[in-house]
Amino acid sequence: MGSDYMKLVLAIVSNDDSSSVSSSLTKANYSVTRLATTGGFLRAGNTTIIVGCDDDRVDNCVEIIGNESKRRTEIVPSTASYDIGRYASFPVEVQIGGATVFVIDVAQFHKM
Ligand code: 2BA
Repeated sequence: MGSDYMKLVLAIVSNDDSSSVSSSLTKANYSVTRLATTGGFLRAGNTTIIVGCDDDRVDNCVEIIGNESKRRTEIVPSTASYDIGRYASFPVEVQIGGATVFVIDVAQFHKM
């Protein structure tokens, strides 16, 4: 792997998508590291996926990440209380998934 042409892909995905993203990348022969991370805004857990790969494989890597972490809406049950102290369940639509991806030039790559 020539370090001159190597990139580091950093992808922040939701915990729900992290297994399918990493298994699809592994199947496609990428080396993957998963970090348990926390979003600064929501203060909730997410997963940062690190992939070091040759320049010419970056596009395919980003495509796999995008395919496995598509932004979608899901209907989940939610509850609200009435003033009189009773609770009702009603469905709400929430957005899940999506990925934030950075591609960085790698100055050096060592395996010792
Ligand atoms: P996204 O923009 O899809 O970002 C999802 C997670 O990706 C973020 O989690 C953060 O961990 C990471 N991330 C996104 N952009 C980044 C960047 N430029 N540098 C480093 N990390 C980055 P959270 O921080 O918990 O944000 C969750 C979602 O809340 C965001 O989704 C965005 O829709 C919203 N959000 C984030 N910051 C916001 C703000 N200051 N005001 C309003 N909404 C915000």
